[in-house]
Amino acid sequence: MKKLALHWKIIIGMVLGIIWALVSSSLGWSSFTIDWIDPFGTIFINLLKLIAVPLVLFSIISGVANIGDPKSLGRMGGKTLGVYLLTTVFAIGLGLTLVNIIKPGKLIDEQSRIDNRISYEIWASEQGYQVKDGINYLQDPNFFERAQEISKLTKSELKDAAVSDKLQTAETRKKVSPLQPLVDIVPDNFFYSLSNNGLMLQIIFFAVFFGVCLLFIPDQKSQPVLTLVDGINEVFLKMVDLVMQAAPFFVFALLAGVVSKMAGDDVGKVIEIFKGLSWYSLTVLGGLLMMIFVVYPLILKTFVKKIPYSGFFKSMSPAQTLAFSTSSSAATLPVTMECVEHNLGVDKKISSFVLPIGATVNMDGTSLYQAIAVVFLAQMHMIDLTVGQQLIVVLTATLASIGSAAVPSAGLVMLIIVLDSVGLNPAWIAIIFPVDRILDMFRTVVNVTGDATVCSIIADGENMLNYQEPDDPTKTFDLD
Ligand code: DAS
Repeated sequence: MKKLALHWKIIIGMVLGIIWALVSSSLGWSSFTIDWIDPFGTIFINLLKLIAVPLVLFSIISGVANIGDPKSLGRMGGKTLGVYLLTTVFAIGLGLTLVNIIKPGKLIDEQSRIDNRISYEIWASEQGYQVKDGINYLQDPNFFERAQEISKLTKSELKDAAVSDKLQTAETRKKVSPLQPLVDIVPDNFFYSLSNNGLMLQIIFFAVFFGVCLLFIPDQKSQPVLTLVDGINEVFLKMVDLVMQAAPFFVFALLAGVVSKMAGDDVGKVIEIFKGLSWYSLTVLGGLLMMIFVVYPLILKTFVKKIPYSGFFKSMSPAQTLAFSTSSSAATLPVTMECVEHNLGVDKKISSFVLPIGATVNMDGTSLYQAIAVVFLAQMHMIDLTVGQQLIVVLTATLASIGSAAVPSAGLVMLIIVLDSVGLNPAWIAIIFPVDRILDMFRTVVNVTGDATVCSIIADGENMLNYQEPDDPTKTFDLD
């Protein structure tokens, strides 16, 4: 029988992991799965992240030094950041369009929306927030009656609290320079950056700095360094191939663990989780699937004629499968790099530079999800964000997705910034937390797919794209 390609073994491992979790939960074995199977999923993520940091370091140094002149590096860097920003803002725009058309938060019954609104007003007045304009509760005749029942506050007290002009006092907000994110990119201790792999931007900064300086030293001095760097790079790529041989089992363990943790010993809980937030989940999933099956294919069709979408999807499927299983762009990065280089035919000089930046700052899936989540939460609290506030959401969701670490549920945590930016209660992330891990799988697939799409565009623009449809997209991980 023809040897089953690793690619199919990984997908079978994923499906069996979900089935095992549902069976083990219904038999009351979820704690066995969590104690004895899930740890292998963590080992897999650890192995991939163990490889990702040095792989990024040595591949960027090698990529930058091989590019030859800093000018083309600067041009490519500018293009990369520009296209990444464009896809992120587009994703947010798509998210806002969907959530304002479907209005998932308004499909929740009126009474609980009013109760939610009252609790918001009380919270907002406790914060001393000036209640933002665009909040139209005053037109709602029975608002204060409900408020009185629920909050035991007198009508006038609530009115005063709700429309109070107590601004949040300046000193309660820690003063941070707007340029802080830029300052955070420049490390003062490289070994600290290495030991904290959430500081991927600092590692990228150092690698680019080191690679550019290699260009300025005489060849007979830089050549041995480059040879060593390229050799070390090969070693880490071989580590990826080795780890990927066991990917079917690791992916089985990952999915079994995630679903078991969600369901516990009650399979019905998974259905409950989905039912509770169904319109919200469907809006997010709809947006994410549109990004993968409509937006990126259109972008490729328009800007990269050489790669048909079916070939792109086939080439990237091992990375997308891992992104789905691990919910971590950082852990998936080594596989994303191999798929983009070997399956899409992007030159290493481009992929080694563009992908690590993308995995760190380009999260189209996350930004789309954050835009939908904020407007959904406002809607379910009977708050209509004004156009101005939604534009603030565009800005802060862009910054939040850039700031999100490439690890599971990072996008949910950074949602706090977006909620806070429009005067909403950051604690609301708890409302959408139950279903977040599942949505995170899909948004990480979008994040990785977006990085690969932009990387193909940059490579094509630099004439460094040599695409041949791969017969088996996991052949790149063969050990021989
Ligand atoms: N899981 C994150 C990632 O690795 C995305 C997110 O949390 O939104 O891309």
